[in-house]
Amino acid sequence: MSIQQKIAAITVPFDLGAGRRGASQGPKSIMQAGLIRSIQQMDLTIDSITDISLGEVTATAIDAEQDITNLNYLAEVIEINTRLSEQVSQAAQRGDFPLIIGGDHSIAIGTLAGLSSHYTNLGVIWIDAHSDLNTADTSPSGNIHGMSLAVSLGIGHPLLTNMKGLQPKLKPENIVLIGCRSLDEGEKKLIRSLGIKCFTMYDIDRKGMAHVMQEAIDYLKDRTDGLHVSYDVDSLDPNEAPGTGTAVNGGLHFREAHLAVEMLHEAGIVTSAEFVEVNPLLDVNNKTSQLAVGLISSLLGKQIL
Ligand code: Z70
Ligand code: MN
Ligand code: MN
Ligand code: MN
Repeated sequence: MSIQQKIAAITVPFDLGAGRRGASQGPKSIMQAGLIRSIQQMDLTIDSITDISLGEVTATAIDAEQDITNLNYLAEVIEINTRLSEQVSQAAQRGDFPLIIGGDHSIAIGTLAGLSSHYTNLGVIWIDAHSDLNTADTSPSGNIHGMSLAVSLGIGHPLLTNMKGLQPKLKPENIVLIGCRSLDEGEKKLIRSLGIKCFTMYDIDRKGMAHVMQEAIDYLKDRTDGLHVSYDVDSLDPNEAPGTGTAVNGGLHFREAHLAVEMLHEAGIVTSAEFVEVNPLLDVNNKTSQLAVGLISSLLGKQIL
């Protein structure tokens, strides 16, 4: 983001895309941990804070659909993401920096639907223990937060992939996955067949985070005209971020997690971001919410010195 740019904060207290409840309390907890104060201390301007709530869901049109097997809470996921996509699109239209605070990772469907029409080649850095590349056919859980990246590639149920018309929202060559360590078989096949750039925990251990991030930035900077950072806090090691619904051992350390966003800020190519999957019900002393505030601040330019 540029220093003149204003931040449009959008909070999404939604957790029906996940397997367990609690991520809906993420935005409130991250705010209580001091997000606004931290942003203001950096002399950045917050233009607006918009809360996206789930209204009355009339599932009749969806109930009439034949094939909704293994898509938990499909009607609710469509409703919240349609509302979110509208707000994200308006923020991008105004030239603001959309900062989305989740909520579970299914909200990336609405974020990317709202962003995509403003770019020809939208890039995405997906920092996550998972790749969220399942479909109803490959998902072991039916939880839509494990499908959001596939949906954005145009792969999945038409009621999800058709959101806001234009599809696909992303091209596979404009995506970089970072921190993967829990991939389902169908996801591995898709990563290989589409040639999606993927830095697993193996790559991070082998090359170091600084090297991996530089490769990711160099790869994306010339081919994209906007870059969205989709940061799932379960990318971190459970010792660092216990407050998340699907913790997986062997994750990013505090310093690696921060270095990634510090380097992204330094590269000056990030145009929007979302932070998802903070679950305060599972947290220890608000550790994960505080961590989220630190990561968001670093992405927006907070420096040690
Ligand atoms: C698994 C599934 C997932 C986030 C868990 C897990 C997906 N691959 N995504 N937590 N953020 O059920 O599809
Ligand atoms: Mn995720
Ligand atoms: Mn995840
Ligand atoms: Mn700066």
